[in-house]
Amino acid sequence: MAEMCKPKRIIWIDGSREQQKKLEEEAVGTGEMVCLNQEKWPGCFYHRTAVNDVARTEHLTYICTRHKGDAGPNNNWMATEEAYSIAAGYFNGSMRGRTMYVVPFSMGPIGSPFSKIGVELTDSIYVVLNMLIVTRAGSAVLEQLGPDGEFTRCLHSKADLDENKRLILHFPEDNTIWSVNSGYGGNVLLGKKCLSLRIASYLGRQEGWMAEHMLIMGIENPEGRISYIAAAFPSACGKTNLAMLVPPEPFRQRGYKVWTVGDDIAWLKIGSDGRLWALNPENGLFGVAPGTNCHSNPNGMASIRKDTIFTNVLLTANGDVWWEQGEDDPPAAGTAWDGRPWKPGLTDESGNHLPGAHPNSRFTAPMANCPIASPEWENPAGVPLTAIVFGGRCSTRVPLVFQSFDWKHGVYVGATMSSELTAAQFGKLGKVRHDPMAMLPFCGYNMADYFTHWLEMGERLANPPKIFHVNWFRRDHEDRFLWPGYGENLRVLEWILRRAEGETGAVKTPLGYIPERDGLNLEGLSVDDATIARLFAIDTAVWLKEVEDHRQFFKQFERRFPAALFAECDALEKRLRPINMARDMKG
Ligand code: OXD
Ligand code: MN
Repeated sequence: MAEMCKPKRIIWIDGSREQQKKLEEEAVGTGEMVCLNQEKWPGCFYHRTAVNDVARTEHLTYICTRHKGDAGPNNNWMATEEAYSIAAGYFNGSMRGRTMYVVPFSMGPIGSPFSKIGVELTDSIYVVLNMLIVTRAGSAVLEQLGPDGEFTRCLHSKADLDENKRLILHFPEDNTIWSVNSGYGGNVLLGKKCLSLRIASYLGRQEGWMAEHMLIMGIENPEGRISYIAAAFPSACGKTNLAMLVPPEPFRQRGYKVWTVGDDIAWLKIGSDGRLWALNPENGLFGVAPGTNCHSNPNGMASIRKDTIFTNVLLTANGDVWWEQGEDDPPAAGTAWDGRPWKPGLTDESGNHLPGAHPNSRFTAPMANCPIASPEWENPAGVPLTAIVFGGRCSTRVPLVFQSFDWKHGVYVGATMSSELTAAQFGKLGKVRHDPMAMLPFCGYNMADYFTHWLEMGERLANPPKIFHVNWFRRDHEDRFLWPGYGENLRVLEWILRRAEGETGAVKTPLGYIPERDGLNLEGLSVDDATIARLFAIDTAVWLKEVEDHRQFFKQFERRFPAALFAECDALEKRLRPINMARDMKG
């Protein structure tokens, strides 16, 4: 690799605080990072990416396999040899005059049977400093690897950040990742999305486990019993906030507590007890800054108070940072995410508000900073799951919560998830897209095979978690959210746990089981009956159209697609029809 990239020198990352400090100083010296006001932000730094490089670029992200069918219609595909050859052209000499850093890292606690090792070669100090937070990196990993251990080969170069030559390439058959011409976290911190989701999902299928885009949280009830939930939501739908939720006052007083295990990725394995066990492979948080404040996520705010890297937020002259819907009023002036001078009220030529922080600006913080990090978060065996929750961002149609009838139906519910696009993806904000299990951008192989793998995992689980679907984002006719969200979401999670543990009844609807009247604990919350009715309303005509849309979505996977999920479409249609007919007859 060094021969191809031609760096001036090579530095091995040992994981020591001394080396990290030296790199921070160097990055500040070259202007790549800014040292923030150390009184307010101890150990914190600021970085700005290129303006054309602020979110994951799914259209430039490829799964490279020998056969196109193995990547599936859910992925961009390039033939392995062609991909290596095009990218080699971009890597050729790309590190001339630069340092190549060698970052050995472990996803999962070093030595855990769950864990996977990678080595990332990069010419970016920013990448190194982020990898030191979001992974366990350094010499201890090399020792664990030994002379002939298996690891994921990761190569990254900023090259010249040319978006026309930007490629994020995954070679699952070679356990290799190549990323070139980007400096944005999701494209370049190769342990995260690239290894822990795309490559790991492929390895998981071969090895009989699953890599999922899920948070993991523990909920402790007043008797002191902690039950664990894993929840999949598309990017920027509040996974970090949910994972760190603060119980509403009446729940807190009764002794409910939340424990964060992970906020973005879960590796799921079947335990010898027949349960599904979940491990967070990451060591840190890479969260969206705008919208993070002491109301939406006080534990998140506490997590970023020290030793954090801020990317693309607003920077002030006195070394402070700020973002929209953050904690404080905007500063009188500052430098915006795109490097331009900024002041409150600034608009473009068409009168549109110009934000100071990019909507996808981020913080990178050690998980250990989180005040409610679960004592189990580094348990090498993971935590046992009671429930799996799927969720999307849907203004209409989808009820606040429903439970699937069984594992197979739950897989159908996950496979038919859709969500409105957010700033974390490149694309039109608000456009609805199918995002099965929130894995559309992250599944490293044909999703038809992925669904089959989910179904097979269910067959192997003697004691599977129950599967639910939630939607915090339903709106009324005036476009206002019907559900208050944030900490109040615990009311829904508490029902989910009671339901999963067989402690409460439910009402059967065509979509699944919903809470009985008074089933949700709404103590101390002013949500009237009409709002609750609207939160759970199921419009049969809309859902009948939706089933047809599910079928069309499934059809693109052709012959590889599991028949069991088409059968779920038919079953849902059948459950919807009698109501529809009765209503038509009444009307
Ligand atoms: C993320 C994402 O960064 O999903 O977690 O985009
Ligand atoms: Mn994510």
